[in-house]
This record gives sequence, C-alpha cells and structure tokens, in this order.
Amino acid sequence: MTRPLSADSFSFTLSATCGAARTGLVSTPRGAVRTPAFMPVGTAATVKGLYFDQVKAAGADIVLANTYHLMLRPGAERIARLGGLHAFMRWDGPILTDSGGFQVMSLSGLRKMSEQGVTFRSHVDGAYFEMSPERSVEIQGLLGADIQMQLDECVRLPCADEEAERAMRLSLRWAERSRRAFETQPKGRALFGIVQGGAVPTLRVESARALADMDFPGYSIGGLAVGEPQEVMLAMIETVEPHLPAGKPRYLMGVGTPDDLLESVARGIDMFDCVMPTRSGRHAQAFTRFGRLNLKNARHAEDPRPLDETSDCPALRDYSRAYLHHLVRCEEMLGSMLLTWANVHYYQQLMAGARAAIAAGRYGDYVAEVKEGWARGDL
Ligand code: PRF
Repeated sequence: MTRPLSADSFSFTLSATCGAARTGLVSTPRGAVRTPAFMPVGTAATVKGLYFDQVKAAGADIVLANTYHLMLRPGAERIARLGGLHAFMRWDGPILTDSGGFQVMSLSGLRKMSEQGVTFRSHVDGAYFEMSPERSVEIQGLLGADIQMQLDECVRLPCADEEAERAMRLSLRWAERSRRAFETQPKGRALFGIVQGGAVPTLRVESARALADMDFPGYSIGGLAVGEPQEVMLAMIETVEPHLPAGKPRYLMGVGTPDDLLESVARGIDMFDCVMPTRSGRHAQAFTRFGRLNLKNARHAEDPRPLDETSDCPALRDYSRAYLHHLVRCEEMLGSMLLTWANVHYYQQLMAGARAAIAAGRYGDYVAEVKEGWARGDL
C-alpha cells in the first residue's frame, strides 16, 4: 500500500468530482487522508479487537478517538505526560477527535447544559466533570489530535423546532469560543465547525452559512442519524451542501450503514465515522459485498465457504462461515476479532471503490453495481 505524502500544514485538495460526489486528499503533518474516507472509531484509544497494523493494512488513513472517554479514563493530562495520543496508542497517522458534547448527551448521567458549557457525571464512576468549549479544545490539544471538533449540542430527532433552534444557536456561539481557544495550538492542526439545526431546513442553512463565515478549515454535519429516516438525513445533506465552501472537507458525523455512505458521498460528503463496522463485528454481523450476514444464524453451521473468497483480507477470505458461526456461538473473542477485521476491511474497500469510481467519472454506476451485489446475495 502506498502511504500518502505528508505535509507541514493542513489542507484539502480535490482531484475529481462526479455530480456532487468528490474525491481528494486531506493533508495533515501526520499524513494524508484519501477522501471519501471512513474513519474507524477508536473511542478509548483502541479500535476494539484490532491491532492498528490491521487498521492501517485495511486501508484506513485516519482514526477517530473520543474526548469524553479519554478525559474520564485515563485523563487528557496523563496522556499528554505520556507523549500524546499517537505515541500512547501507537498510531502514527492522523487522529480526529470528537469534542465530547454528543457523548455526554448519550452516555453520562445527570447532565446540565448552560451557556457556559455542560456539567455531567461520569458513566464510569459518577465523578463530576465540567466541559466548556474551551476545555474541550484544550483536551483535544493535550491529546494531540490532528483534526478537532468544536463543542456542540446535538438534539435527538424528532424534536420541536424551537429546541433545534436553541441548540443550533448555542452551538454557533460555542463555535466562536472553540475557534478562539484553538488559536494557541501548533500549526498544522485543524478545528472543524459543526452544522446543527435538527430537521429544519432554514435552521440548517443558517447554521452552515454562519459557520462558513467563521472560515473553519473543515465542516462537520452533526445532529443526523439520531432517529430520523434515511430520506430526512439525505434531504438535510442536500440542504446544507450548497452553503458549505466547496474547497473544504465535509464530515458527516456518526454515519452509517454502507448504503448511507454511498448515498451521502453522492451528495458531497468527504468523511465519515461510525461504530457500525466494529460494534456489529462484536455482535456476529458481517458486512460483505453480498450484503449483511448474521453469523449466529444456524444456516451457516456447516457452510465451508469463506465470507468472500475474492477478498484480500484474511478474515473474509480464509475462515469458513462454519468456523465463524462456531466462534460466535461459543462467544469466543476471536469471533469478534475476525468479524471486526472483516467489517473494517469491507468499509475501507467500499470507500476505495468510491474514490476510484469518482476519479473515473462513473460513481453512479459504482453505486448501482454495489447495490446489485447486496440485493443478489450469495445463496
Ligand atoms: N455532534 C458531535 N458528535 C457527533 C454527532 C453530533 O451531532 C453525531 C450525530 N450523528 C455523532 N457524533 N459532536
């Protein structure tokens, strides 16, 4: 595998477009990220069940880590004393960190939101924490994250328009504060603003425009895949896209299924992260070019075929479905490890195929072919 060249500063270069779909390169001092990119989730400084060598060999250029989890355990100051997150977890490529707001809302106990920030109790031991936009950026800096996120407030859908508006405006004020707090960090790192606004098109447009005026090096779209149907999510991407600068990367946060990825790339998204390939792998689910399989299912018990004999990933190519079925039935950890490996590989292959198809001007055909494979199945 050829590693993309590194650079001294953060930049984004588009190399081809096909309709609204784009392919290019996000360059960071720690290496470049080929886009469209899927970032495996390494919440607690580990992509659960995999060595980083496997993550890299699968084709991932960048991984995501979480401010919220790492501030609780082992603590950002401790990681900084140990030389930063890259050295701590032994991943030398770019790292993107989420700001913590979303994880506070979904995981912590007893949280209180105010103009200043959010206070909450740890889901680990109940300890009391405060997180402001400034502290979130400080933590991400201590970790040494190459791409950092502003603190935002994400509301679940459906929600009242007034609630979506309040959270969107608060997130805009926090965007300004995050930006100021970020100014003292070393050159070459990037801070992304996060578009919010629920499922209300006017709010989404206002959020995107206001963030674009603040001139961030990249833009995230948050507050989607939080309970709404896929068509609402895609409609919101279409609403926001024309208001984001074409020359900056766009990151759709916490998305999604392989189908979500293909459809979002078609609407101009460059970056994704999701626990789906890793979490599903720990729950006996495999994503393959024939669609989704549940290895717990008895129909695999005597199937000698691998998940995909044509794959260059050993987890997909070399182990029989019967063996994978046996491992997950016995709750053996190797079952989780192999399926996680297979899924991370599949997601990376899907994005590699998308990049090649966009470069060749045939993205629509690629999407049709991939979906045909899922529909056909393999039986
Ligand atoms: N905000 C942040 N992180 C996120 C989200 C968000 O809205 C989502 C929503 N899908 C996932 N991760 N900061």
